[in-house]
Amino acid sequence: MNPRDRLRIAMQKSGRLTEPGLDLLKRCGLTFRQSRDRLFCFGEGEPVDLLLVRDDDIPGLIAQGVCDLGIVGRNVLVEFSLTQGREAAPLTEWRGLGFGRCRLAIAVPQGMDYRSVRDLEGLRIATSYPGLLGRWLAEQGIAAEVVTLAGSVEIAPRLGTADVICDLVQSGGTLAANQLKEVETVLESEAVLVGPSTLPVDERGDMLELLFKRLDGVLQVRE
Ligand code: PRT
Ligand code: ZN
Repeated sequence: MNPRDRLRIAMQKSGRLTEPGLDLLKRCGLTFRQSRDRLFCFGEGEPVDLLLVRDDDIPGLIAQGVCDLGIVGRNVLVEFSLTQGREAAPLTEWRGLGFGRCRLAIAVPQGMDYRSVRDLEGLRIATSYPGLLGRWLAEQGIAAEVVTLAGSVEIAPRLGTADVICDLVQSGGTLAANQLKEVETVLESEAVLVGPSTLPVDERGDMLELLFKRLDGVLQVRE
């Protein structure tokens, strides 16, 4: 990867983190000219551009050096580091951004007599986060079967493909609609600013320093 003189930030193209992420960057004084395909947005004032992608691709783009920073859910970042990220350059969560809050939680059928994590022993747990769930189960000393699903995790118990689930929860409405109850928290999540553990020492480093300073000002006002 050739050194670049402009900073490149990866953000979710279309989803829960898009509007609040763009709003935050705007408050940091960054404005962008949107290209027609909306994949690449050129920064107008400062030398900072945006790449709009699926959130799942963000950690990989930073690990490869294609982007210098990203805005992504902690759940996606940690899952990447625990699975694909093992061989890649280490990533650091530089700031918690205070939006996109949710939790990765274990939920069981409402009728289940659940008392403690011991009750998960030997069960099949459906999730899209096998890395995070596997780590948590190991920490708890529980042997359970992790069933990895790409989506629609909440219907797995009714379909009989799993006994319980481990999924993102915000209001709890989705769990209730699927006759499930939340019983354990695996990870507290929010949108985070992620970057490589070692920041570039070229012109981008100066811009990063400035951006962090502005960001801290904006985040302080929000608290
Ligand atoms: O297309 P792309 O891959 O980029 O988007 P995506 O569909 O993977 O992501 P998106 O936009 O749904 O979520 C992006 C990030 O927002 C997640 O990685 C989380 O960090 C964060 N976030 C915050 C959430 C939620 N809240 C949330 N409620 N992500 C997903 N949900 C889902 C959850 O999976 C479940 O289906 O909403 C449902 C639960 O919500 P409640 O309110 O019914 O509990
Ligand atoms: Zn995604």
